[in-house]
Amino acid sequence: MDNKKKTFKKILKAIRDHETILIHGHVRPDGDCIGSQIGLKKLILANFPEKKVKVVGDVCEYCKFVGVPDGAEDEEYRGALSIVVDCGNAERISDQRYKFGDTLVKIDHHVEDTPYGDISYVEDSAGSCTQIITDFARQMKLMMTLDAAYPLYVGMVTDTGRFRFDSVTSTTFEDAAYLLSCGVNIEDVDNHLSVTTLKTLKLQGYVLSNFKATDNGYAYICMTQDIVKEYGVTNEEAANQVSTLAGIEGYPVWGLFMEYPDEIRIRIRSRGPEIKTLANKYNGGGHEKAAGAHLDNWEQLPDFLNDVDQLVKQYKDSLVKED
Ligand SMILES: [Mn+2]
Repeated sequence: MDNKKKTFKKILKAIRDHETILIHGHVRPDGDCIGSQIGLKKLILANFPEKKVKVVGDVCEYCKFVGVPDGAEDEEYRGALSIVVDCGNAERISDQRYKFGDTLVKIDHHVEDTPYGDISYVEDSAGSCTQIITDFARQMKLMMTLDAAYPLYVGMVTDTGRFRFDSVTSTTFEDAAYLLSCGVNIEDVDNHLSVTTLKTLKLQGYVLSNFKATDNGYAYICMTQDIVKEYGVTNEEAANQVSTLAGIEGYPVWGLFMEYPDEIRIRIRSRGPEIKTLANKYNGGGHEKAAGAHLDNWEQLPDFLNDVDQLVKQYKDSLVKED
């Protein structure tokens, strides 16, 4: 039996052995995080209806349609199983009571920074955490219901940029096909994800008219709190505007600087060079082509711009050499 199957069996046993299961994700959850949490909860309940399963952590505003956390009382952790999904490092787990359980399981697809958990399954080549959970359900021959398949599919769609990132493989499509066979309606999912508010659309117009770029081709927008207020959007809606700068010819790396009272959070994206190392240098991390980092204040911006600009230059120089 391969390692994956062995670990899946251990996870299934841990689920069987506990009456109460609490499912955590990461802070500022995205579609894959909440999709993994809600999907796993529904999957467990479909197969073990007598268990008490609760989703713990923050609300994901733009994916509220897949569900919101239940929350849990401290005493519910006694003798319970905690499962953390879609979270590479322990400090980012929401909330930190995950430690109160009797056993801890980690299921994730981020490059492993800090290992945690009594049982851990990490597959950093998977395009989404929900893909791993789908694989788990299939390999362990669990019953998949529509209410489990739907959030799992939403996680796949959002974390692969609608099946466009290079993390997408034939296996991704096989797992997606399996979820569709359970009755997921693609059009319904797309209606929820693609319809945007007028406020967000106007902010997008601002981003397109006001973004800046470094000499070698890093496109970026500084999202100050003045702009967030002016357009009447949430911080999350503003930060999601990073995708507006994707796909500009000659700008293989792009990003958004999100101003908060005590820090500036950077979202960095790439379709060329690996950017995780740069993110690590600025107190961040993530994936090779999508990462996050931090600045203490705007005074640090020039240093970051200089570093990212050099990275883009090296990347473009390496392309010339290949020709
Ligand atoms: Mn994810």
